[in-house]
Amino acid sequence: MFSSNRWRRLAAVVVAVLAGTALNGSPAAAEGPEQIVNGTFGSGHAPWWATGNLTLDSSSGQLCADVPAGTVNPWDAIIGQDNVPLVAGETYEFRFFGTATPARVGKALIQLPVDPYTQYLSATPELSVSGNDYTYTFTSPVDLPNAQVAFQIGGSATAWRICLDNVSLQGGAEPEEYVPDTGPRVRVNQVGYLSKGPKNATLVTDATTPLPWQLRNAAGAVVARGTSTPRGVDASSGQNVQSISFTSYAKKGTGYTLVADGETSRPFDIGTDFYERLRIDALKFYYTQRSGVAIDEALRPGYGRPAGHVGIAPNQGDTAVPCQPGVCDYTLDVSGGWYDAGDHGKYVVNGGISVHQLMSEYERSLYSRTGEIRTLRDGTLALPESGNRVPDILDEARWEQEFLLKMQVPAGRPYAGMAHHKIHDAAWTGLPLLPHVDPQRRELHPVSTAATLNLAATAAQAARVFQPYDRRFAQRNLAAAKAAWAAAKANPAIYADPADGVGGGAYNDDDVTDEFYWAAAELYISTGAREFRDAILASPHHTADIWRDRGFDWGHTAQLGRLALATVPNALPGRAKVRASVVAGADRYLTTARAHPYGIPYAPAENTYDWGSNNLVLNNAVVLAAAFDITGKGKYRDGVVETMDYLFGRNALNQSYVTGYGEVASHNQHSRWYARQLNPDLPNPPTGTLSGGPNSSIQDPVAQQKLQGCAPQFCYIDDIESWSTNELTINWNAPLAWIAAFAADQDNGDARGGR
Ligand code: 9MR
Repeated sequence: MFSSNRWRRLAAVVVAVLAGTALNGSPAAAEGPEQIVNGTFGSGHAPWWATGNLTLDSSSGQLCADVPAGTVNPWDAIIGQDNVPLVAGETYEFRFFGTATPARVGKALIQLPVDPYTQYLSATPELSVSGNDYTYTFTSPVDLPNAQVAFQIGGSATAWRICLDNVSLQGGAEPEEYVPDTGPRVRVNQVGYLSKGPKNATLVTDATTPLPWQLRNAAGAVVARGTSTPRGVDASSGQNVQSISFTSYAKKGTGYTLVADGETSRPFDIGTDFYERLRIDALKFYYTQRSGVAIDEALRPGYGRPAGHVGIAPNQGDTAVPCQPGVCDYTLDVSGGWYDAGDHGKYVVNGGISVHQLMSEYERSLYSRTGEIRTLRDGTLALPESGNRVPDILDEARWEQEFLLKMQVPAGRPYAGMAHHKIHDAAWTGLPLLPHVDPQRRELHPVSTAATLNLAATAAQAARVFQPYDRRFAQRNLAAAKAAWAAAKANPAIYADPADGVGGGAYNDDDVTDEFYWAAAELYISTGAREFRDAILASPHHTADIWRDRGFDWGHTAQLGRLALATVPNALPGRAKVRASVVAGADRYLTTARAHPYGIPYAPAENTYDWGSNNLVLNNAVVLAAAFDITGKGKYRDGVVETMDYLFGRNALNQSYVTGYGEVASHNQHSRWYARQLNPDLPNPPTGTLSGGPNSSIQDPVAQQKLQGCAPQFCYIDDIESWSTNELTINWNAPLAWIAAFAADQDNGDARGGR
């Protein structure tokens, strides 16, 4: 099980930070009429109700209940009140006093009383034995005569007691303004800059004329100075900014700060060690995402846990998983693989791009001018397989690839050779919930052409990368890839249902021409066969401008094919043009990055950041890195390294998006098992975990409550319940690992190749 000691030490710090946030946004007292009936429990507790496993007791003048041990989801035990009226546009103040014995985190909701239980307020009060007053405000988006106030208190393995008092909901409150603590206005890469690499920072200031800056070492001595460059108002943050460049300073060290406009930046290093560390950490992330195997505490101190979904109760899978009703009449053993994200789902679309980028990182280490294959060798990632003479990165990739193979419909069944789109719980579960205690029924969902082509592409790639290490596995993959390709051609338009999103994500995609192109590319590189060459040359994606400003992802995979054709040796006619097209894409991203005051190759149309924007930022950097590998021109390498500055803290929020990297970093990513924010006995995500990052569409209740009207870079909150801005996923850590390895390979930033 998770060991909790190391996490407990941090508890006091976290509480202090949370309190600070609450103070920042504390609203003026509400004025409107009281909407809660009998919130003081002076004489009984009607009309409050509870689920059948609770007995309400108001004899003390507070409303108390003993919460039984062994429920799974927060909503398995509820104290609630119905028929609470809400007026659209009105801002309400919701208050209550609460205690928990022993202390634990509760959940308070104001929501639609029926499916889909839309939440207008979602709060996670840290209840203590002595008790606290809690105050939250929210603005109702709806006119609703019968909203529900619900204290969801299930999901605990052990019994505890809750008491509530002075529950109040009043309109007329001043809208709460959530103000993130963004620290000093000098925004730097809080981790470090490569010694001979680019060194850029962004200053948030009202000043519109150049300002002096100083670089100071750890002792406070000024070691470099210069003048900033006004950049005007940055659209992605709404801030007036200036940029600072101190590239020429190259002395390695720790504890540097940048001083400008009366502000001192957070400290940073100059050196390389941090990328060497991230190269490993970003890949070690995958072992603790593994399904179907116990996580060994000795290999990941603080993260050991029993095997999830191996057919041991209360789990219902994944060793003999049936289809959704009416979809198929067989069961499959689909145990293993990685959990997709903070949920327990496993998706072939998304598993595909993730395992591909790990294998691609391996291939880059073989074929690029700065690649360092030894850094990925056997024994580097502390895996159960370490010591088997296979590079650890391939051992980790194989864990997922074996699962993808299991998702293929066996011979003799309808749609043989196609892959099931996904397997996950029949209904959504709550947080926290460790994998081995998930009681939900697991189901295979219909086959899809996209999943089948993800399998074809990754199996074709696996066939070549595993050839030197395990010929039989390589051949098994090649056969699966060919069968998948044939099945996809026979069923070219079976699309995942966009509405199939209960208990897991939909990952729907109704244009699979790009998946056909990617699969053809991988199959061609591995086989050289004419059929695949012809498919590549006939695809509209082969010559189209595929370098979209929003980058590539699980639903846009033509770029994966183009990059593979450009960087992995093959005999495709006209390959020089393919390589030139990658450089042309990189030129466009470099233009974007140079125009961006925060230095990133991501400025999407309409100035809206996507779900998982950090991953798109990174994938655009992958194109820059490929252009460096093709041309050796330092400007592309610099573009990649500067992109990492943004993820490490040179951004509007002045925070790193990688757990464990940088003074202030994301650590509450949405996850059912790294859920320390909800249960202090659980850990935070492991060091080296990327958060999805700002999402302009703010698609979860916490984001909707706190981030209304946000400029793109501000559409983010490090809260475990903000799944649309702050999740962790296998497909987001993959480009992080890929780019970390690229950056580490640049040594001091002076790798071969000129400007
Ligand atoms: O990463 C996915 C993003 O591109 C989509 O916009 C979003 C909504 O469909 O879903 C994201 O994927 C989630 C998946 O559906 C379920 N597991 C967690 C994934 C990350 O949030």
